[in-house]
Amino acid sequence: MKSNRLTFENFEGQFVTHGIDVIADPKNAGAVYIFAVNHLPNPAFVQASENERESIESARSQIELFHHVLHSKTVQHVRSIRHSLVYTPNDISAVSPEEFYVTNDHYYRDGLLRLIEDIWPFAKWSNIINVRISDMKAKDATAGLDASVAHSGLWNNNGLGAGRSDDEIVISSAVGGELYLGQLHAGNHTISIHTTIPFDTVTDNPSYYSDPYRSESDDASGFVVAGVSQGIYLGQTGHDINGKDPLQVWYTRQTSAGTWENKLLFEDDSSRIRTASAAVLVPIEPKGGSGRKQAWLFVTGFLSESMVAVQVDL
Ligand SMILES: *[C@@H]1O[C@H](CO)[C@@H](O)[C@H](O)[C@H]1NC(C)=O
Ligand SMILES: CC(=O)N[C@H]1CO[C@H](CO)[C@@H](O)[C@@H]1O
Repeated sequence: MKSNRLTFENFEGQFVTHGIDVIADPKNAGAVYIFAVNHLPNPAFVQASENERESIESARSQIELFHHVLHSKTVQHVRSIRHSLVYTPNDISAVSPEEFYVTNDHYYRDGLLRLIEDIWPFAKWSNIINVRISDMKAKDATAGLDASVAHSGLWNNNGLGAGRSDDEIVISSAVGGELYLGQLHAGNHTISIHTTIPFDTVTDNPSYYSDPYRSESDDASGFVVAGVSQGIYLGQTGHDINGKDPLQVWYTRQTSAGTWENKLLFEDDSSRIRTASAAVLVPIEPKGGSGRKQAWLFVTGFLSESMVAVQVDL
């Protein structure tokens, strides 16, 4: 229940984070790799005159790959990753230290077309890119890597997470209020969607909870999604330091009949925490044979000053 701030060992410069993913180091059980989006300013934009700027992208985002030995106080930069297909990176789901998927959340960075994407359900311009790294030591962010489009055509796909198995991925449509389950095809690095789970609220950044205490008759494994309950007001409240953004955290699991059962795990009117964009469950060991399944729920968001930890029944 304590958070630790890690110090960079060999990384300097700006770090404007967004989506991250953490995966185990396959060669060292006591270490992890961390992939993190870094929204850097475009040097060409910074140097350009006011007039020239109209035709130049303001951001040149990239992904940073770090390595961290658990319980140490530092994090080591492995390399930066930049590719022209990854233009508005949002969230990341890694399959290995050398391969990951990343969403481009909007095709247009600003202006009228971006607004249309947010309100028009047929404006499905966002996509998911698969990136493979062949040289973990490359100094040039664009060298020693390859990328291709893994999926396109979803409306404003946004959050990504690991699914129920190694070849499954979970994708959320932030404005559409849906979760998609997709199969990863290792041969051609593409994703095919096989299941859609509808929600009544904005869904962000999904995570999968695998119940370590499951039995044949009682499995609490499911997907957790957090979101703001009144996303429509975000345009106004987002600029107000004292603004209120109520939130909800949902949990969904498959019934024996194969349907999805959605359950509201937590909600707040913004007095405890403002916004929610990520939530995870951590199991609590069942005691006393009551059969009651409980977990710690951690919730935080893009305008949160802190993180909520609350014990919930599953
Ligand atoms: C990728 O491979 C899978 C499995 O072999 C196949 O079903 C799918 O159609 C392929 N996708 C593309 C775009 O080639
Ligand atoms: C990775 C990540 O944070 N994805 C989304 C989570 O939720 C926020 C708030 O809606 C989005 O801005 C992010 O794109």
